[in-house]
Amino acid sequence: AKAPVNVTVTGAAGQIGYALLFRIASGQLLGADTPVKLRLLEIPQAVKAAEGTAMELDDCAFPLLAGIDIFDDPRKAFDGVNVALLVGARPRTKGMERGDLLEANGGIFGPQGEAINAGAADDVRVLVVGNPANTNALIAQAHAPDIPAERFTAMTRLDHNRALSQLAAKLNVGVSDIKKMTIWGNHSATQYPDIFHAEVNGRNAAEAVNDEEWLRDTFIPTVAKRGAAIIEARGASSAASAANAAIDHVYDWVNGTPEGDWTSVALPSDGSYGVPEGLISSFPAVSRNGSWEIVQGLEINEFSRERIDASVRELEEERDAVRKLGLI
Ligand code: NAX
Repeated sequence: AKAPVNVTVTGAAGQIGYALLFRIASGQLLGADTPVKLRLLEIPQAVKAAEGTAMELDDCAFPLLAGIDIFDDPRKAFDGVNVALLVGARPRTKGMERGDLLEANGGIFGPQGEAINAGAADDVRVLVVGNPANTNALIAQAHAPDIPAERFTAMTRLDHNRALSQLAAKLNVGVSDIKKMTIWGNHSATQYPDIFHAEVNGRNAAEAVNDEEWLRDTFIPTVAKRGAAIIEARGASSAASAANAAIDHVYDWVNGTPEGDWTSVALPSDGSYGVPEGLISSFPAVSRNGSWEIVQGLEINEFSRERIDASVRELEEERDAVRKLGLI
């Protein structure tokens, strides 16, 4: 039998944590043949709630769940970690300026990066879900100099899945009829969902849609503002769909993306598509042999160029702000 994989989840007592942990323990994160050990990290006030979730996980009697440990100390939580899901973050509260938000998150993701650097397994893979996800990933990575930079990623898979769903509805096809969707840039309202390279049953998606007004005034804002629409409707932010996207992201990273398709991942830029090197920005990516590779050679039209550049500019501003604060 395979050795258990150590999966650390931060913010384990939160709503995404609640939707995520059961799916990890059931084998959906890594595959049905891989046992997992869960290592949950919470702040001290939320440890008791995490213990309650752990009781429920026990009560599921998942055959693949090889153990659960709960911590309020990142050094312990990340000891031996193979897959780190950084979900817990400091949300923006009323009256908080962007600088305050970045600083508060620096206080979380800096120490977590250090703890990953100190204790992680050689094959560690990190996915940051907690917002601002791209810049939090940059902060964690900056504190983990001994770990290859490309092991730090941020999640735009939820945006990717939202884009698939919106386009499928527009064209009256199934989501699996669509391939090669791309989210570019920041996981924020400036993100750019790009259908110019997407295919619908082998046909170019932008041609199939043939409606620039819909693309500009409906599709892009609907995908980019979907998080706010969920809050408006549900009275709480996306949780199960965010957990689902985290599962998709890690599953594909470990097991590979399907032939003839790609997905969207925020990862450290190598300078591709004019995105400054080192910035953690979303790209079209395939996973081969356990590593992400940016899809190369796509032609970027003027419509896309403008939007990619705007989102990348926002990421540069966030990077400059955390640099100024001494967080990277
Ligand atoms: P919740 O507020 O329900 O849960 C967050 C949990 O994190 C809490 O239990 C809190 O105690 C814990 N936490 C805070 N600081 C911590 C620390 N230093 N160490 C460990 N745990 C800590 O939020 P939830 O709805 O679960 O969302 C979590 C994060 O995901 C938020 O930052 C949210 O903005 C972000 N999201 C990111 C998405 C993405 O696509 N990248 C989409 C969904 C979601 O909005």
